Amino acid sequence: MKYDWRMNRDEQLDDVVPNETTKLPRRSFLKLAGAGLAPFGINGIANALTPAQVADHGARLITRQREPENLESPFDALDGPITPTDLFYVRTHFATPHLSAADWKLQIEGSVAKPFTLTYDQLKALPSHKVTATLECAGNSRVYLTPPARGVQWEQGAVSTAEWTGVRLADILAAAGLNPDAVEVVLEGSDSGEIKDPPRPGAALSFSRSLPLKKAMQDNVLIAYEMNGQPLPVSHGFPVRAIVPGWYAVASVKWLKRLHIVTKPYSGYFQTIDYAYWQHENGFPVRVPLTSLLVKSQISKPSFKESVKASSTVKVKGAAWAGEGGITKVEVSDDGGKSWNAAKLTTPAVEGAWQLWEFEWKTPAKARHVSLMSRATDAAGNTQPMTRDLDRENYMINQVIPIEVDVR
Ligand SMILES: Nc1nc2c(c(=O)[nH]1)N[C@H]1C(S)=C(S)[C@@H](COP(=O)(O)O)O[C@H]1N2
Ligand SMILES: [Mo]
Repeated sequence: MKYDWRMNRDEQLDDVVPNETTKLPRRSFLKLAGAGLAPFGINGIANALTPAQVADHGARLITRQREPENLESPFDALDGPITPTDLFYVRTHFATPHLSAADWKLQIEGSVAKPFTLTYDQLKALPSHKVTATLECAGNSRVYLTPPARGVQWEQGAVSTAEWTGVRLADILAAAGLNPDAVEVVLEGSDSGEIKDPPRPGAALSFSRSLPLKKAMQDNVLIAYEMNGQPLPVSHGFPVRAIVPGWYAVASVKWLKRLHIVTKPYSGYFQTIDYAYWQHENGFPVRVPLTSLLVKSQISKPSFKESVKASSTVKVKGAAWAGEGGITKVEVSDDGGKSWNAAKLTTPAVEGAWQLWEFEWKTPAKARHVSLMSRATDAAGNTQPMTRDLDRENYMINQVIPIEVDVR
């Protein structure tokens, strides 16, 4: 099959900005910098907007949808293992809530010995930990699917990496004292709205997702209040969000307001209807929430449709990641996947974070069109497939995606 990376571009949802458009002009950044202060009510340090919180409005991001806010990171700007905050993608389902840290509270309740409430200052007074984690939206790379799939038409930029600071979820759960019958924690965000498409509940719902206790208790699962050393920007969950390394980023609930500990697996909307897929058990397809990141690599350089010189050496660069356990190797092909050559991993392995890689590519002697491909293998021995698993519908897109390059 001939692969055309543009083929889905006319299939945008009505309210989604077509992919040809628009980095927001610098001017709108400046306007937001002034106007953005208004909704907050400046009453105290905790409420003041930092430059990072203002910058998140996307001067350098690609607008996929304005309302709710869905902004893509330009993946070809990849330059180091940490994504600068103003280049970090934004994925939002409902209107962005503008919360004040002074009024914020986290409710911890359900099947626990001591339900309690944490304020922002109380949370920040608890032992803090830093975790570098890659967030990938399960819909990343959706624009490359044929036939076209529903949802925001992300290219390669619904994935980014930051250093997060916060409190271990395990410490908070320990303070509450889990009852013996507890099985999962439901993380609830402050944002809510109505779902447009059936099947849908009759009334508005909040954004919520659950973690089984085994995942919730991992050392690197954080209730985070800082991103790259600054208070979380509004778009990334100010004042407090969850960070769940190794899982699709839907689990990393933003604008957190409640931890509800439940005694049977949660089957909410974003757990079973959306952000779920079909798995086959005993011959029956069953609906399961998508969780662990599938092994994946992406090429940042050259970028799509770039031209390179014949008989030269070109540095092919990118990133690769997987769920728990990380990746073991990345390979590059310039012959449509017939032969593969080892790339060099250029950053150390960090649990839950991507690794950058490079490959010195000797370009062909004659001018022609080349499909460059990369593929990663994870610690469990899974390698990115060449074809798509249709049971994943519009999510978990990890097949090899060629970058079309002109050799001149
Ligand atoms: N409360 C809330 N949390 C949320 C979402 C949301 O819409 N509301 N989107 C989720 C999804 S699908 C993704 S991919 C990540 C995106 O995080 P980011 O916007 O910081 O990149 O947030 C997750 N957490
Ligand atoms: Mo997502």
